[in-house]
Amino acid sequence: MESQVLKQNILNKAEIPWQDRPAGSQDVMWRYSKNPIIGRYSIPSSNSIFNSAVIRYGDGYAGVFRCDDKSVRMNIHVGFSKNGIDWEIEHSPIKMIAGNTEYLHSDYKYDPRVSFIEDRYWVTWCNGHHGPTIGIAYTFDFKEFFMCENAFLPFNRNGVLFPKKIDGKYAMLSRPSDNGHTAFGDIYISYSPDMKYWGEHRLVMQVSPFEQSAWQCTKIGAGGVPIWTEEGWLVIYHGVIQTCNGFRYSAGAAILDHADPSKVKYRSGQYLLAPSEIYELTGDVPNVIFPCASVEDDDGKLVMYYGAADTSVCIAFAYIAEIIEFIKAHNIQT
Ligand code: BMA
Repeated sequence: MESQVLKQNILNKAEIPWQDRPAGSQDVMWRYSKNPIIGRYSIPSSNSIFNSAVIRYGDGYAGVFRCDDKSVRMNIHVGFSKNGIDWEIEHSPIKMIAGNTEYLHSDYKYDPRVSFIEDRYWVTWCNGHHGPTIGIAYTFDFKEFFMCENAFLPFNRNGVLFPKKIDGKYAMLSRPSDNGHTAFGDIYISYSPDMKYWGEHRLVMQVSPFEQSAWQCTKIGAGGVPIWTEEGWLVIYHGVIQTCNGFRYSAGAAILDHADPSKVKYRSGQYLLAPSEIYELTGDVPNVIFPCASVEDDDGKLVMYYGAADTSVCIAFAYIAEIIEFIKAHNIQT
């Protein structure tokens, strides 16, 4: 079964959703003209669907979606799509079965990421275990999900797995936090030989000085699964500034060293995408762009999936080569 999954993954040539950059635009990243692609009430139980992960699967795409229900209980649901834009999302949340643990307890689940490593898909999410920490599960078919041990002690969020082992070990970015609406946060990396025990924790990136790059001066957290490029690992992440009206979440990017991703090679002082459209400025939590995934094609085109205003799912487009050029041109890493 496993090798079949790998073969299927390699052969998947589904086109990525794409629109050319609008005429006259100089932006490195531009939005889909029909955003949001998934509205808040897209399944009967939902209050909102946002901060969700998408990956190539079969001859199209699979996704793990954050769906808050009408009691505003946070959970993750599976969805499938042929084209990455039109989604069928299951009405019931994922039901976990025992993987490397029998401990299936979870007070809530939110902000999933999905990474394909070797022979299976790994889902990470913010898991309620006496406060937020990082939950992990694996699946071969997006039908059965096998729960693993939580990666860390609470409190932690934004656990994102690299798509390849590094030096023979699984590697995960995460963001230690508090039990509430954390007003701090830097990105760390941790390693595991078996997806059960995590260690070798190292700092990757801290918030930037306000005077240098204010949009990311309060907290930062990894977005989608890092992308291997010639220059290093491309990481799209969210950065937050605390304003007199609350937090404002934008998306930016950095490049990490291949062999030792705790080393930041370049990091952009300018954001790639910041809240400015009505669906990003208004919603359950205004002023939020929260990237959780991206899909690339062989031509270097990238589509980024992001949650807008904690309400809906949106997409934006870019060329990977241009993102790299942009990061270097606005580098603040010294
Ligand atoms: C973070 C997480 C995200 C959310 C963001 C903005 O702490 O809870 O799910 O999108 O806040 O509200």
